[in-house]
Parts: sequence; structure tokens; C-alpha cells
Amino acid sequence: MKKWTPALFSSQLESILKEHEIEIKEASSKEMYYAISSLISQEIERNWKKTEKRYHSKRPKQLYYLSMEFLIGGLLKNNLFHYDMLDTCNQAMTELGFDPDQIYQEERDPGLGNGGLGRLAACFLDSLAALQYPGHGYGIRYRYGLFEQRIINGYQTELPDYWLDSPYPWEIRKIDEAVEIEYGGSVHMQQAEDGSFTFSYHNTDKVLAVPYDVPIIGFQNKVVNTLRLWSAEPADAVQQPDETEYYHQLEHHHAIEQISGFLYPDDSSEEGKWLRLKQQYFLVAASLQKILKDYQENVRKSLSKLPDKVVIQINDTHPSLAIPEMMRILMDEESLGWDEAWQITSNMFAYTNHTIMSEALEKWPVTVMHQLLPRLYMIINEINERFCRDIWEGHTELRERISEMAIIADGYVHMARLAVVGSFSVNGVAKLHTQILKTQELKDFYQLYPKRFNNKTNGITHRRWLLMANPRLAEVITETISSHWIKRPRELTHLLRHINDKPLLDQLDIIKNENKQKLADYIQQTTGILVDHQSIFDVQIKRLHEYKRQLLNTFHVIYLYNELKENPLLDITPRTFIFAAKAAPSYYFAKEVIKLINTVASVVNHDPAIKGKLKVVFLENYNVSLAEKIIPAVDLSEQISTAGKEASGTGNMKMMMNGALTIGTLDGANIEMKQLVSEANIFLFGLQSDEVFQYYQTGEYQANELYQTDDRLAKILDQLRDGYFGHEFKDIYYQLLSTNDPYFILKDFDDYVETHQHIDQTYRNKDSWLSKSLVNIAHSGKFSSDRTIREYATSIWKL
Ligand code: 26V
Repeated sequence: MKKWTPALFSSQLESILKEHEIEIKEASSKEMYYAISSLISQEIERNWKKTEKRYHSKRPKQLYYLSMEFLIGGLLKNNLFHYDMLDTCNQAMTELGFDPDQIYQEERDPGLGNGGLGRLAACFLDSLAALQYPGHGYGIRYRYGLFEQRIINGYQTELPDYWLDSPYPWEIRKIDEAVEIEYGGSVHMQQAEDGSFTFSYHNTDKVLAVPYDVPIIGFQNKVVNTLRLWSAEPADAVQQPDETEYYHQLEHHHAIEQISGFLYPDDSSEEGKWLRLKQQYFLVAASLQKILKDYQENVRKSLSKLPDKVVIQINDTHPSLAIPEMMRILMDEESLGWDEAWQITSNMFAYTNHTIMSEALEKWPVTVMHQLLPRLYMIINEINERFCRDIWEGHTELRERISEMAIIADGYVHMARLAVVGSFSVNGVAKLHTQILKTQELKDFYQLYPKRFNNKTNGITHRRWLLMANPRLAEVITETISSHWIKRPRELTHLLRHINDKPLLDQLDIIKNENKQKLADYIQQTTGILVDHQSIFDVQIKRLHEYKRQLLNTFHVIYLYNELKENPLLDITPRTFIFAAKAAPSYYFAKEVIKLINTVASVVNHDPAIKGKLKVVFLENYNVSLAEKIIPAVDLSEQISTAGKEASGTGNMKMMMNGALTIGTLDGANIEMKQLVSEANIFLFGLQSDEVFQYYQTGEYQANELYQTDDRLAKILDQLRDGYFGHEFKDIYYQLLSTNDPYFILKDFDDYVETHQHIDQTYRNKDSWLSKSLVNIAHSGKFSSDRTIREYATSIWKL
């Protein structure tokens, strides 16, 4: 590889810009962004070809990660960093009089995901390439990503995210690798002379899946893996027979393009939308064609050997149609019999579950499945019948559970059941989550297939979330324990030798303060709110959901406000509460909570009696690049879901890695964080998951009693009912009490407030706080996605 110097870098940029008749000194930051991308793309292309060649000749087993979402974030800085060119580029830009950050900000986040599930997929791709595994992502190139959120008058409004309005420099369209997908039509069965059946399809709707490949760069190792995103296009050009026919065809084409038109923004409730099912089949059918073509071209062995060379991870149930689709291809196109096809298929797929929220569990009406995918429906039916028969005959102890286990039941196809039956591995994403799958959600299946179940606790890429997002902190860590931690993040534990190293703690303090000052500037520029960078930055950033309990956090803010109003001399450590969250557009309650946070913010921030001791900030349009700005500046990370509801969480890991302390419930990966840092270095509160389940079962919890007996709660709730913050919050009051507070906000309130008081006291002892912060950083190495990916690779994928 070339040795880059700032001078060489600049001169290359100069010639790239010249080709477009732009003088380097006069280039806009957008032009600079494109020029740098193009420069680095040349480097990428060479390595991409080499990696592909190596995979072609060595024929290692390949992993394919199928996911409806990939939230990859900005790639320019990432790719420069991975090629060890970031410092050179920064220096070159500065010398030319540019602000490097402004150039990186020209890049738009491809918002091709909702939240945790999509971001996890992106961290995994990063780790796969860093660890030199042959693993690739397959997804959809939505023309509209997740909506852009604007807060107008305190309310969330959604704007379309047309992220492709200017060219995306990292994708390569590969029209010659486009494949055809068929929907609908009818299935004809014919019996051949040897008695076997063949299936043919008639009057199907044909759609072209055109791949756009995005390179995934390994960290300083020249590996380039592929994220392939499919785009839907009409299979044939518009003809012009006559005018009505012409318009009819145009309309049809438009409908086809809709398949990759937009990302569904509701990750909280499954709606069973026709178009969503079309999207899922689109992803699955296109990806399998490519996977099988590569196998046949590279491996050239019998299909029975497929599971030795190919493993497919399905990210939640969304791509689980891949299972019947694989059966269809093996039987109808490759003429294998059922048993052999099933043997191959069920040894190729592994399924990850990401949620136990029953509203989000996918099921499709039989009528929809049957009409859109008639042949797949036949196959699912057959899988179901064989499965049920197997239980009936071979597992009599489960006979009475059959209707809860059947893949097709009460008019629906239950996707999680299909995914479990058709996979050789089923995993949860944190220890508690996997435990809950085994003992509750998928209990019957666990009894049937105990060996299939396993845990893979989530992780995050420390390259993006520490080295790139917080370079000063990374530098100090390296100065303290050398740079080995970068390749082996577990070695961050060497920091534990320094918990009383005063000069180091002072440096941590300085860095956190700089990061907070930077965020404070951003807050001022974007919201006009002035925040004190010496206050505690208390942060909750994640999708807005009732179970994540942003409302509990808000209740705490209101409580503190009420206290200060009553006693202006109250001695509290100044706090800045920072929220960022998108609500699903149709999730009324979640949107009310956003409005409440913004209303409380404007009351609190403008009340002179508060004397700036409290500030509340809602940052709009939470996405990967905003997360990168916030996370290095966090003092206190809010991970306060109702115990048992958050499968893992990954924001918790990102903030821990950046030295934040956590206030959290014993839920998801918080539990594993606690085990590492010990109870002295994390602030735990609230009900535990078994207590929550017990309350659900016995019905013994009475939210109303707490309302009657706790004056602080009564005051807050009455303020909501009586319009203290405006009249639109009555609904929150009524919903909480009439549904008996299903997320235990009132129940956990007292412990939460008390824990916050403890935090306030702890923060006053700066050195003690800083050494806790260091302990958290030191143990965060376990949450590198490199660890997670190694676990998947050795115990599931066998790469
Ligand atoms: C569901 C649906 C339903 C219909 C339409 C679109 C859509 C999109 C996503 C989902 C499922 C979301 C599940 C999810 O994001 N789970 C999160 O996964 C994280 C990574 O494993 C984990 O850290 C979070 O705890 C978990 O909530």
C-alpha cells in the first residue's frame, strides 16, 4: 500500500478535482467529500478484487447475514480510519484551510434501519471484516430510509428521508448480476413417469432485483467484504402499444419500484402489511439466488455439501421466508426430494431472536401468504404438517401444546415458529433474554430441541464507538496500556491497575469535559438551549417505547422541578437531561411522551427560579451520526427498561465504553455489565424480571394504590391531569391508571428517585466518580462485537 503523506494526499485530490474542473482551493466541502471518497475508492477497489479472488480460490465456508435493516452510518471517516489515512486526511484538509469535520458531515447517514437490530447488523459486518471472516450482508436498498424527525412546537413530525438525492459514493450498481423474482400466479403440479412431481408457475408477476454493492473495509487488514443491497426494478421496459396500456404499465412499474421504496418505521407492532411481505420475499429470493450461484460457480460440488460451505444467519424472523424458499429451489429447480432438501436446508440456517415483545412477533394471515406466494405457502404447509405429525407421534408429552406450536394456526403463519423449526441454531442476544426464550416465549420448542438454543450476547464495534468517536480517550488509553487493546479489546482490563492513578483520572476528566463542551456547543447551535458543561449529562437515547420508560425518566425530571420550586435552596448537583428518540409514526402514546418531554423542557429551561440547576434537552432526529456526537459526552447512561423487556440493548455498551456510569434495571445486557464491574460501579434499581412476571401472573400490583399513597407521584399525575404542563397530557394520566401501569413506572419510581439521589452524592466526589468511570471502560472490552462475532463463528457458523 502507498505511504500516504498529507502532501501526496492533497496532490491526488487536486488531480481528482481537476478532472471536474474544480480548483482545490475553491472546492466546496461537498466537492471535497466526493473527491476524498473517490480517492479512497480506488484503494478499496484493488483490495475488494483481491479479497474476492482469495475467497474464490480458497473456497472457505461463507457466512451470509440476511437482514431487513443495516444502519451503517457514515463511511468516509470510517474507511479512512480503516486504511490508516484519517490523520493524514485531517492534516491535509487543515493545511488546505478546510474543517475536516465539516467535510465528514456532508455525508448523509443511510437510514436503512429502525434501531438496535439494524445497528447490530452493521457492527457485525465491521467485526467480520476486521477478523477476516468471509461474511457478507444482504439487505434492501430502500429509496427512503427511516423518516427524518423534526420537532415542531414540541411534536414529532416526520419528513421523508430521501437519502439518495445526491449520489452515494460507496455503492456500485451491478446490473449484470440482477436476478428475477416472481410473485403470485398459480402453481401447476404434474406427475412425471417415474411418479415424481414437478411444479410450474403461471401468470406470475416478475420483478428485477438489482444489486448495489457497498464495500465493508476490514480494520488495517486489506479485507473488503460486501454488503449487497437489492433494489427493485421492472423486469421489462415500458412498451408503447397504445396510450391506456402505456399508463397501465407505468403504474405497474411504479408499484414494482415500491418494493424497495421505503423502510417500515414501526418496530413495535406488526401490522401484516402486504408490501412488507413483498419486501421480505424480495430480499430472500434475490439473496438465495446469488448465494447458490456463487456456490455452484466456486465450490462446484453436489448440493448435499451446501451446509459445509454456506451458513445463513437470519436477523430476527423478517428473512425467515428463506427457509421455505430454499426448499422450493432445491425441490422445484434442483429436483431433490423433500427429505434431502430438508436435510440441507435445516442445516444451513441459524435464527437470532431480538425481541420478546409479543406485539412485535411476526405473523402473516394465511390468505395473504397464499395469494402472494402460493408455492411457498404450500411448502410452509407441508413443513407444518410434518412438524405437527412429528410431535404427535414422537413427542407425546407435547401433544397438548400443538396448537401453540404449530407454524400455521388460527389463520396465521407464525414466523418465529417457522424460523425455529427450520434452523439448526436459535439464539438470544443477552443471557437473560436467552433464558426467557428458553423458559417462557419458546419454552415448548426448547423442550423439543434443547441443543438448538444458545446465547450470543450482543456487542458493538469499539473501532467506531471508541477509537473514532472518542479519539482523545482512545489515545490516553493507548498511552496508559499500549495499543494492544485495539486488536484485543479485552485488554482494556489492564486499565484496572490505574484506578487510583490520579494524573490519568485527571486526563479522563479533561477529555470528558471537552466532549461535553463540544456537545454543549452543538446543543446551543441546534436548539438554542444553553447548558452548563459542568452539570451531570444524564442521557437517554434510543427508540421511544413504553417499555424503555422514557416516561419514568420524565417523571424524575418533573419531580426534581417540583422539589426545586418548593425549596429553591435545595442543594442538588446541576443536571442536564438529554433525550433523543424517534417514535413510530402511528404510536400515539410514544408521541405524547415526546411532546411531554419538550413541554417540560421549555417550562424548566425558562423558569428563573430553577437558576439553571436543571436543563432538559430533546435532540431531534436521533441517528448514528448524532449518537457519535452524544455518546462521548455522557456522564450517566439511562438503561431503565421494565425488567425482562429489553432483549439486550447496545447503547448501554457504547456509553459504558466511553466512560459513562449506568443507571439501570437488571435487564438485558445490563446484568452482564453488573457482573463485570460489580455493584459498586453501576446504579441498579427497580423490580427484577421474575418479580415483574409474578405481578403479571398474580395481578397483585395496584398502580392506583401508589397514586393514593405517594405524594410525589400524586402531584406529578395530577399536574398531567389538570393541565399544569398544558392540556394534552390528560391521556397519559388516564392511560397509566386505567391500564394499571403495565410497565411499572409508578412501582419503580421511588427506587429510581432514591438511586438518583445517590448518584448526585457520588458525583460530588470527582475522583471516586472518575475511577468508577475507568472501571467501566476497563470492563467494556467484553462488549466489543469482535467477541460476539468470534462466538458466532466458532459455535454456530463453524467458519
Ligand atoms: C419489528 C418490526 C415489525 C414490523 C415492521 C418493522 C419492524 C422492524 C423491527 C422489528 C423488531 C425490532 C427488534 C429490535 O430492534 N430489537 C432490539 O434488538 C437489539 C439488537 O439485538 C437489542 O439490543 C434490543 O434490546 C432489542 O430491542
